[in-house]
Amino acid sequence: MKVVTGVVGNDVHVVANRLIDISLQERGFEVFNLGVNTYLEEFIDAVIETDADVLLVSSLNGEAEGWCRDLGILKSKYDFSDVVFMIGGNLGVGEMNAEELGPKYRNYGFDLVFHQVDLNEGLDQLENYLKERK
Ligand code: B12
Repeated sequence: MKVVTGVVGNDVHVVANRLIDISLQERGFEVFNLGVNTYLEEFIDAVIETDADVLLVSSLNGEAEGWCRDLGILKSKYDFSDVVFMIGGNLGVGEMNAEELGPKYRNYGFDLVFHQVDLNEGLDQLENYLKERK
C-alpha cells in the first residue's frame, strides 16, 4: 500500500516526519515523503501522481486548521473514495482537546484524526481501519 506523507503548511518540525517515514516502511507501506513545509495542493497532487491509498498529514506547530480547511473543496474535484485521509500531531493552538478538534477536522474531510496521539497508536488504528474497509 502506498502512503503520501509530510508536514503541512509553514511547519518546519521534521523529527516526527522522519519517524513516520521509518515506521510506515517497517510496517510494509511504500512511502512518498514530501517533508516539511508542504501545501495541501502539493499533497493532493502527490496522491494523484502516486495513486496512493493513504494521505498521512502531520502538523506540529498547531496551525493545520488554517492550512487544511480547504480539503473538502480539493477532494470534491477528484474521486478519492478509495483514499484514506488522516492527520495527526498537535492539531490546535493552546489547550485544545481531541473532542473539539476531531469533529472539526472530520468536517474538513479527514477520515482519521489524532490530536496528540502517539504515532504507533495512530498507525495501529490506520491498519485496523484499512482491514475493516476491505
Ligand atoms: C524541536 C522543536 C522546534 C524546532 C524544530 C526543529 C526541526 N527542524 O524539527 C524549532 C526551534 C525550529 C521550533 C520552532 C517552532 N516551534 Co517547536 N518545538 C520543538 C519541540 C521542542 C520538539 C518537537 C520534536 O521534534 N519532538 C520529537 C517528536 C518525535 O515528537 P512529536 O513532534 O511530539 O511527534 C510525535 C507526535 O506528535 C506524533 N505525531 C506527529 N505527527 C503525527 C501524525 C499522525 C497521523 C499521528 C498518528 C501521530 C503524529 O508522533 C510523534 C511520535 O509519537 C516541541 C516541544 C515538545 N517537547 O514536543 C516544540 C513545539 C512542537 N513547537 C511549538 C511551537 C509553537 C513552535 C513555533 C511556532 C515557536 C515560535 N514562536 O517560533 C516555531 C514554529 C516554526 C514553524 N514554522 O513550524 C509548540 C507547538 C504548540 C502546539 N501546537 O500545541 C511546541 C509543542 C512547544 C510548546 N509546548 O509550545 N520548534
